Amino acid sequence: MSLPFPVLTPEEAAAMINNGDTIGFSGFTPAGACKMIPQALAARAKTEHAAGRPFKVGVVTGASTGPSLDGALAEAEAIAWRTPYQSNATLRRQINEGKTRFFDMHLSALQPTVRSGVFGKFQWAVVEAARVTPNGEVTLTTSVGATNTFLRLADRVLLEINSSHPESLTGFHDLYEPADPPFRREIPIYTTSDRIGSPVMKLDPKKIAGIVYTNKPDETAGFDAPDEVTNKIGENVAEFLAAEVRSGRIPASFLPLQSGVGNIANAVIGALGANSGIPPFTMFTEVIQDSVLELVYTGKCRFASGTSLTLSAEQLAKFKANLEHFRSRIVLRPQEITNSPELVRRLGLITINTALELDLFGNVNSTHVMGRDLMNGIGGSGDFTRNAHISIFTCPSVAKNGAISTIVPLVAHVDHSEHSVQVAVTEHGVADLRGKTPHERAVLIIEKCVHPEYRDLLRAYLALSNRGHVPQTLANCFRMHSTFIEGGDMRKVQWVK
Ligand code: 0RQ
Repeated sequence: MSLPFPVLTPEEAAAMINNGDTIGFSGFTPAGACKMIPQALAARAKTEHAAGRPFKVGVVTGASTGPSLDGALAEAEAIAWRTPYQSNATLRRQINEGKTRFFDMHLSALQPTVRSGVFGKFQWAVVEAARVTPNGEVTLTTSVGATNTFLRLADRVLLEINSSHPESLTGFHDLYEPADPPFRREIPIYTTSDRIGSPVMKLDPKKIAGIVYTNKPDETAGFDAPDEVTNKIGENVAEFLAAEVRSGRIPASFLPLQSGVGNIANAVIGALGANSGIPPFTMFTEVIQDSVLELVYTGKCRFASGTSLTLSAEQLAKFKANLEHFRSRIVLRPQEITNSPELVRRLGLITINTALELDLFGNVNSTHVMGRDLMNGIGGSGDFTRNAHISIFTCPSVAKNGAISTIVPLVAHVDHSEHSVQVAVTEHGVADLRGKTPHERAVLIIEKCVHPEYRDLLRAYLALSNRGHVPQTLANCFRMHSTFIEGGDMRKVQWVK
């Protein structure tokens, strides 16, 4: 099919972008992220910088991306500001050194915030597509994220048509953008598999400034094989949920699941699949990663709704080879729909996310190491946790070979408060915090979740105070953190009496 759009090299496309522009890139994790234009833009920034000219752009995506986008642009020092989430080591360093401005946002809030104008005008949407028609109908690839909003609002559009994705991806997406207040109505999704929008993005063809052809595959790194700790965490979550079904607190037909991203989340979903006490279930989640695809393939997961297919090369090949099997079992939606607080609450989600650290009273830090340095961002964890039917946090009980206890008296940064966190799980056990006072929660967390090497230390901490509703001791509550910062090991902490 001949297309009425200029065919450009990545360099020609990058040359259209100006210093100071704001760009909405496709990509939610490396899935569906642009690959060629950002690399050419990074090269252009390096040339401009070498000539003594400034060149930086504002970068907005669905979530994190891959090395060709965040990696290349960060390495070229071409990012002026970034939102809503990232996971790149170079960019993380620049953010923590105060060289790049970063706004850590709930992912459900990104699209409404972009529409509100808080970030100003978007000069460009730079988007990976499987297909575009002469009249401007765009089929997205392995993610939606916030791309539908970028395409609609940006002044101009550059497309990367990527032939590593089959054109027959048309039909996997369900694009829907709610009206903004005061005109917003309910989002009419009542079960995980409901479709309410369009399979393609309809664009004014005049907005398309050009297309770049590529066949570069998604840059998703594989997942680590589950180890003893992640397996045990997975089994503990599965056993807890199976017991909830037996007790009738979760209906026998089960409730839709959300699970976070990463190795622990991958292992947890694998364990749920293997547990005979968990009936076949559906997922209303953000990221569909390897273990989810496997369960959709086997039928243990009856349907998966997400905003990205974040798959290793092996699982992506399986997806493509069985496209027709997956067509009626997977849908990709915008992130303001997958993470919508309204839908999370209505559908009654069981949410499972990972904490960096958890405190004795149930507050969770997902984002800032020692309260200061950004790791990745809050991502969707807040959207899901705050509105869940049951909210679960998992983490290994220790980090850095035991020098850090992930369970501390008070978290050094709060992402999820004690009011939203219901169940804590480590490799040692499960603390069900529902219906418990702060003191009861602390005892449960110490006895069920804390690493044995830290139990006496934290029992001693709790014994220091029996005053108030939350028995916290302000002179000591960050002493485990400061002990680590000063001496490299939380086990050396000395409580002030
Ligand atoms: O560092 O790799 O240098 O050893 O943190 O820790 O245990 O491998 O866990 O990869 O699942 O990441 C919270 C960061 C966990 C992630 C977080 C160190 C540890 C290691 C990673 P090394 P693990 P994971 C929806 C859900 C927020 C977004 C979210 C995350 C590294 O899950 O970003 O939930 N979540 N989104 O050694 C210092 C501690 C530590 C610590 C671990 N207490 N102090 N370092 N580490 N605990 C999906 C999206 O929104 C896209």
